[in-house]
Amino acid sequence: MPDQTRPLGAQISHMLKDRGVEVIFGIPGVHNQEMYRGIEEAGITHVLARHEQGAGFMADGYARASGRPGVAYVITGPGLCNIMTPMGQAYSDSVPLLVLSSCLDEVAARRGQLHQMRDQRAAAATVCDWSEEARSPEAAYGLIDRAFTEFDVARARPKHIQVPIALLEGPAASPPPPPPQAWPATFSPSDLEGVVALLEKARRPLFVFGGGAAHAAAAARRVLRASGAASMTTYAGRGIVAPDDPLYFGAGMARPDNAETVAEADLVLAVGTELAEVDIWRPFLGHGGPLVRVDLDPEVLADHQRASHPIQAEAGAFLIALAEALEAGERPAESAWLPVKVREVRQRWRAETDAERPGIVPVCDALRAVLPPETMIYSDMTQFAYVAKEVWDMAAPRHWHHPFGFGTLGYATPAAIGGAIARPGAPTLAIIGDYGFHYTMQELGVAVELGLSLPILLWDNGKLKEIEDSMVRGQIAPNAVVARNPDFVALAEAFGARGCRPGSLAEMKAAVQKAFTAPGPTLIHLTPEVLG
Ligand SMILES: Cc1ncc(C[n+]2csc(CCOP(=O)(O)OP(=O)(O)O)c2C)c(N)n1
Ligand SMILES: [Mg+2]
Repeated sequence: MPDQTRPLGAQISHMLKDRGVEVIFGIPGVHNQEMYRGIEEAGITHVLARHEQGAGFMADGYARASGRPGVAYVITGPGLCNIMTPMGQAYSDSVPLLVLSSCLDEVAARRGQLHQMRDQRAAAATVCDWSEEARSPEAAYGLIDRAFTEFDVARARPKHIQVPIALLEGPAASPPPPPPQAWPATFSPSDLEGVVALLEKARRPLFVFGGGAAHAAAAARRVLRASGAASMTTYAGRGIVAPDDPLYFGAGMARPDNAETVAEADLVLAVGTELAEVDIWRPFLGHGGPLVRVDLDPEVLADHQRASHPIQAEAGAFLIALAEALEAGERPAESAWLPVKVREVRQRWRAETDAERPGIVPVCDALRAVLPPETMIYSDMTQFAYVAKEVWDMAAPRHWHHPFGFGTLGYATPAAIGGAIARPGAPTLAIIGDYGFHYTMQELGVAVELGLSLPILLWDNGKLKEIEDSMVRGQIAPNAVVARNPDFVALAEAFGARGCRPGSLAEMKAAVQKAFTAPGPTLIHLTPEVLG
């Protein structure tokens, strides 16, 4: 980039473009408008959300679909507060999200300024990896490069950088060139030899793959073949293992008796998974023998699951090396896992899931049959997704995104918009409940504006059904669980989108197929009556 003095706000946009940023999601205001000065000049596309929460989820969906950081621009105070929920979501789900905001030049001695809050930097720090204020152009550039380097070498987590308004407006020299590529921590040869030796001895080895291994499906499958190990995946790890692998137990980690199956293994290897509450829905995994954990994050390696063999490494690099080592070694002894037993367990777990929330599995099966395999799915906090996460096999990983950790309603619509922007022309689908849709429905306007061929499957059971079911289980007389819904089809049409209400599964399939080629989003209003 030739040296050129510009206002710092403009320099930041140029710097981001230079670091590979193509799209920024955000909302401008008088405080951060200097960040917008350079956007078009730098050749960055800006997507104007209808609420900063939408901008944050779009950036998240973009990051999950593209594997590149999602970037958002917001204003001081309310803009930052509004994007804190997506930041919390990105934190819990390890998504690389970079939020840049303006901030007041001075807070302590002057009250009553526009967009003032007491300590916005500290507020944002509660939902991200770090939140820092740049007090010079050099500091802003340094923080941006630190964020990108950390996205490459550590567990991806959101970062927030704020820049005082006067600094954004003031002249700044050009940013430095990008720093050299940095690489994550890696394992030692003895770590690898140790795991190979454990696998050679084990009769019933079991791999648990999480989202952190999702980019390494090919290596994971080689490891399974060469070791004769059985496997499970977390919801985020679906697709790492081929669905028809005879020793794949599926994504049933939350099944009540899953721990008993884990206990049958004489060696468990958890790769790229936090084994968090939202992964296993119990405090302890339940392993009886050694537990190998491979993760980038030392916090995971030292957690209460008490790994006997903690290995700090990037999952993909480790799996490739392990596959090579196993393939070069002796063929493993016959595995003691029985395919027939594995199939039986999987079928039982599927039947349990169906019985818990009846009427959804058949809709999932019909929908799955009609989706191109490369479809990127974004789901919300609805019963439809809770069932699908367990019974819907994925042929490839990283194609189903859900607000797992933070569990935020309203995620799916804007995240799917971000995902569709990341993969122009490729199929993307949103699945959302009738109540959750209300949180971010205004982002439909963005999908219309951009002409995104996005089917939004709205699962309308007429209530906050998951909460009603939970109250009934807790012997609470259900209350506050029914909200008056609008005419969803008319609402979609008011936004300039399409809407339809299929009366059968066949009509639903046709509607989804049509939506993939429509010149804008289609809201597919689905009620349980679709089953006839
Ligand atoms: C921001 C936020 N507020 C509240 C909740 C709690 N919550 C979880 S599911 C749910 C009801 C969702 O209803 P709907 O979208 O219709 O899905 P359903 O359970 O009926 O399938 C609520 C209120 C939440 N997850 N996120
Ligand atoms: Mg509902």
